[in-house]
Amino acid sequence: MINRIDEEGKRYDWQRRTGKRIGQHFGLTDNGLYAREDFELTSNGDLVLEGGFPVLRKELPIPSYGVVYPGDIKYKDLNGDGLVDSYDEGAIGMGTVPEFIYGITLGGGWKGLDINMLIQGGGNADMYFREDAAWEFSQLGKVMRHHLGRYNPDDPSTWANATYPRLHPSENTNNHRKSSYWLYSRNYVRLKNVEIGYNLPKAMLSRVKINGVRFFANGNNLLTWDKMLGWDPESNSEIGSAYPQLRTWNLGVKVTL
Ligand SMILES: [Ca+2]
Repeated sequence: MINRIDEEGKRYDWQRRTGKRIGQHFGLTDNGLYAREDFELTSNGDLVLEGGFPVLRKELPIPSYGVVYPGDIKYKDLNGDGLVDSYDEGAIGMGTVPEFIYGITLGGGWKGLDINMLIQGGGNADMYFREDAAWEFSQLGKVMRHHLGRYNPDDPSTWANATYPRLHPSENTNNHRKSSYWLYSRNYVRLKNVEIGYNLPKAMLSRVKINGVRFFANGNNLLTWDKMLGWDPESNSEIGSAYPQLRTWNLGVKVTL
């Protein structure tokens, strides 16, 4: 936790670093996605347009990052001044650094067989993903599996349950900015290492004057359970640019003369 840090001109407690975690995320707090009901509608249920743009209902705060449409990210107005701007950026989620990391080693044997494994995990942390790691049509122009949950203005069946904002062919100044919407839990459990071995019985080896023969197979990073959009929970990259942990398999024979 940060006990004291030089920070002047912070008007609200949610903006201050003092008293918050090291690595604490700061940004806007999302309030889900805009629904059509957040906008002025005609008696037919169509969006009322002014100058070609939809009109937010008067009781909603006005975001200051460009025109919004149904399916865009809605933010909370923390200070209640009717605008969403930098004063509403505060502590969101947890920090990047896991508050706990653990490892469990398990082992066992039966006759000539043995098995050992290391399970590793971490938690109480959030990763912020942006650009190529999370956003649609970002720098390299690709889309990812999680974009399938998009809000589609042409498909009413997506309106209530969309898990991703309305797609935009380039950067969207309202949606593509740091907010709680882009925080992903960094809690994970990983089967880090497993080794299975088999030692040939001594009785079989005594005739050929060899002390031991061991066959083994081991693997690293075999399974991971996480919510990291496919990015490595052990990596710190916000844009998915880190070299991932390799999944490796090894086979071997060890002969002791
Ligand atoms: Ca505000």
